[in-house]
Amino acid sequence: MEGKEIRQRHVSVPLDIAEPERDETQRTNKRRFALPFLLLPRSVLLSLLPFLAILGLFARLFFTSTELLLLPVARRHPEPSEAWLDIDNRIQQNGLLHPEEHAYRAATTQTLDLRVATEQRRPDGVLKKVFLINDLFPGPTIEARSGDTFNILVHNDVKDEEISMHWHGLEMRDANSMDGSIGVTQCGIPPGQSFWYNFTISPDQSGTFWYHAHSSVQRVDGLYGGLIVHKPATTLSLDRFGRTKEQRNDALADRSKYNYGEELLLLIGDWYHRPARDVASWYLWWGSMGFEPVPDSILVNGAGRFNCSMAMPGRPVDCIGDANDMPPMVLNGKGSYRLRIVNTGSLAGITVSFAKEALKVITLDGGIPVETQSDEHKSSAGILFPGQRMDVILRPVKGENSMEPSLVTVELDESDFKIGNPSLQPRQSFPVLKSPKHVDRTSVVTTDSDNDRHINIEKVPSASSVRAMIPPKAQQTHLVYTKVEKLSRLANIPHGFFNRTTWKAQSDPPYPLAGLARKQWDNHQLTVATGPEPVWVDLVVNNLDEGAHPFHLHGHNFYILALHESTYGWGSYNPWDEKSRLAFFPTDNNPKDNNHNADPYDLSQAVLRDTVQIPRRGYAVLRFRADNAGVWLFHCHVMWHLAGGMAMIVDVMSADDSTAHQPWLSATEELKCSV
Ligand SMILES: [Cu+2]
Repeated sequence: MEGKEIRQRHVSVPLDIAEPERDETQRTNKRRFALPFLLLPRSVLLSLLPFLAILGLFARLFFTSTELLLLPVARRHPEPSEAWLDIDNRIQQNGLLHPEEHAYRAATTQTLDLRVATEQRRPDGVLKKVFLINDLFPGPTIEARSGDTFNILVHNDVKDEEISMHWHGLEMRDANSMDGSIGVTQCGIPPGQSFWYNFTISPDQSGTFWYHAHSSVQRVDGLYGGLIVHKPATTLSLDRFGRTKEQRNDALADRSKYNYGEELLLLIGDWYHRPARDVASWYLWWGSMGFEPVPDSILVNGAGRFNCSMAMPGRPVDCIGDANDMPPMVLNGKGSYRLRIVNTGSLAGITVSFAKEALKVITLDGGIPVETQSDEHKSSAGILFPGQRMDVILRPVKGENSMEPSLVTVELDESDFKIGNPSLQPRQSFPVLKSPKHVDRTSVVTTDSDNDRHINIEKVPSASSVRAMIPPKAQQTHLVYTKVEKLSRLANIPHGFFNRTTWKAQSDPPYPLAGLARKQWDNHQLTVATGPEPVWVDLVVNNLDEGAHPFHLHGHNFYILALHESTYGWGSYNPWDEKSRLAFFPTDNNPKDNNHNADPYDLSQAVLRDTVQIPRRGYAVLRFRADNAGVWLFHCHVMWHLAGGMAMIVDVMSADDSTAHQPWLSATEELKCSV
């Protein structure tokens, strides 16, 4: 537990979130148990407090040590297995991109096969059963250009698990049923079976995306890959027969605009050595007390290095490799690079820094340009939370010998680590070699993070051209509250809530929501329905939790108009409550005038994204154009919180609550999901 701060966690239940759908018997029982306790004199109750605090501390230590030392006692001193003695050694694996093959051609149809299987591998030296897609972990990088059509056959070769695939950040316009959310837009793909994902990338969408499982917790064990949509560098003209022709136009290419050579994809995330299902069942147990499981390692493009001697006795691992021999990243040293960075992790945010190079952020999430950054020498950027992406330009620094080896450091944000994991090295440096011939990886210097050289991406607004599209006022406002709660009614198992509802895939009737009228949805589907017409919507999300959450909305980008973290109280914002409005927006001098033309938010700092980190005891105001018909999940991208039900539905452009978006999805008995 050395060096790890143990934070106090309050477990009080806010009044805003009452327990959901309990019946009268439960209500009566609760009252009967509560009354004798309340009859005790106030002084007795107060004198009991120190004892309760000490008891709590002991319980905390007991469960923490149980978690770390006693639970998995399979093999104390395992010998390295023969299987997969090779450790992945190049973090370029799948990383080098091919913009020239996509940016200059006309839009086309790509037909792809993704075969999903599992196998034992050693991503960081520790043997683990991981998901492979076409024999690769991470899966093959899919590259396309805006306007391309995909026909992707996903085949499930996993013996005992259903799978699905979600295309994170893509608009999926007119293709809601291809979104990959189990229980929302499809049933799981059963073992041995396949599913065709057919969709077209919107002509105006390009950038860094990724695909990942949206079933169970499989993303944690590696069921993901990169998906890059290159921006077309072509112009349209008519040929002599009057047909539209696309012609190469180098001036339009991002490469000319930002003056870089190659593009590299970096899928960076935390990594767990135990199977994700074991980790999830530990978290979704009363004894976890809602403390999120802390990861063991860090992977960059599926490669990392674990210090085998750091493994805990209670959690033995089959581990090989030398922790000083980190997998290198090889750059050519001469030119600039575009790095497309994705946080593929399950819990922790990441900060990425370079020892000898300068970097500049150019886009956030799905290729959305940010305000031009100054030319000041910056060397780190973050925090990038799970699901989020950032594109940065990496340049050699003038005066430095650009051919000398350097380091790229990944640092996990530890603010969600409420219990310790002594095995984890939360700050890891990977060598950056400027020639594949460099073999001495120990000669590189380590550097400490330097605040003056850090780009806080949460303070970077979108480019003015992007912000210019924000309407001054939304037509609808919806207000929701979210929190992880441990309720006795739910066996004290941590559950994520939106208002009074914890999410579970639709099960009764067992068809995806897209195939059912809203009135047939079960009572785990808290829904914001935006009505039949396209409208601008403000979604105010109050986070009552002690921890922050990275929320992702499927099928849409949203403008983040306000983000707030409170130092006292719940930090909640209610746009209809004058007191709340004036507390947060005192400059809004016309709160009583319901007809005023603009909302009080500062649009000059707004940023367009598809995943937002909403601070603890705080809120976010998200404005989006609800014009993409379908049922879309809005959920926390921390895998453990989603597994605990931290999700809700945004139903866009449904005619009414009696009409399904895709009635064919529930047309026959055979289409029933096996939930
Ligand atoms: Cu969360």
